[in-house]
Amino acid sequence: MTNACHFNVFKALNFATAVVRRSLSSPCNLAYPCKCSLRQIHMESNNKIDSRGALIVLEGLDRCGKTSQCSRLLSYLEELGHSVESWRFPDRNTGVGQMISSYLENKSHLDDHAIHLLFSANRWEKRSLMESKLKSGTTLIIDRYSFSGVAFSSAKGLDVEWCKAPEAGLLAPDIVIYLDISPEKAAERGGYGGERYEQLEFQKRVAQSYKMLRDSTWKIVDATLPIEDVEKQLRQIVMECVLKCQKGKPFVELWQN
Ligand code: NYM
Ligand code: MG
Repeated sequence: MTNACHFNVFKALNFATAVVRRSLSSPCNLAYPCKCSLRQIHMESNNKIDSRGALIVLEGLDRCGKTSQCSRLLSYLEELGHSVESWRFPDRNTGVGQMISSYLENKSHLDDHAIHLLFSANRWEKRSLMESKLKSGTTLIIDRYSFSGVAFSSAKGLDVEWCKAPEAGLLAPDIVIYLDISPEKAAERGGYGGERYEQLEFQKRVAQSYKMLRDSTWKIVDATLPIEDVEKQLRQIVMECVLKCQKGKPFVELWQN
């Protein structure tokens, strides 16, 4: 790693550690869990909530088909004339993203807590762009988000609340779509790329973590169906969400007291 890269790691970790510390020391900390974990951001003007793009997140195990479905959704919405972009986390193009990529490729080694905070910092560095895109009416289809962060790190044994803390304050998705597949079936699909985490036993633990994270707002789609059937279901879920946001829907923040 270069000196500049070390400096970036230092800055990112410093930032992320401060976020965790602030979050865990707030009055609504672990000892006194809050009932409500999402905070609504008021952006109404003259009692009218502005039209905006939708924040759509696809989650699931490795090889569940998220990436193909994201690009199909992108084409579909574009063909309908919507303003839409497809993003993914980790975003490997930023400085922090390159550190994450090198870790995933087993080219570098980091403490489990440290890499967790880097994944989170990678989302924070895109937060303001995300908000401005949505406000300008662009829908974002996102391949993995904070739920991956918590599911994968807690599958290593990190405390779930500790994992959630640095994510608090990021924008909450308007919909989370979970592409459901058993770890065994996903492994049968082959082509685990050999990155860190792409092993059956670990994916079984990730699947358990996802189960614990889900709530009734998530849409669970059977990812073992033919690709076109999955696509059809996703189109319906996504269109409903896009229209709701077009009509005006307040922003909400993740895991906020
Ligand atoms: N991953 C992804 C995490 O461990 N934490 C996170 O916050 C995110 C966004 O990175 N196995 C893991 C899940 C994946 C790996 O993602 C790379 P992808 O979508 O396979 O490129
Ligand atoms: Mg993968």
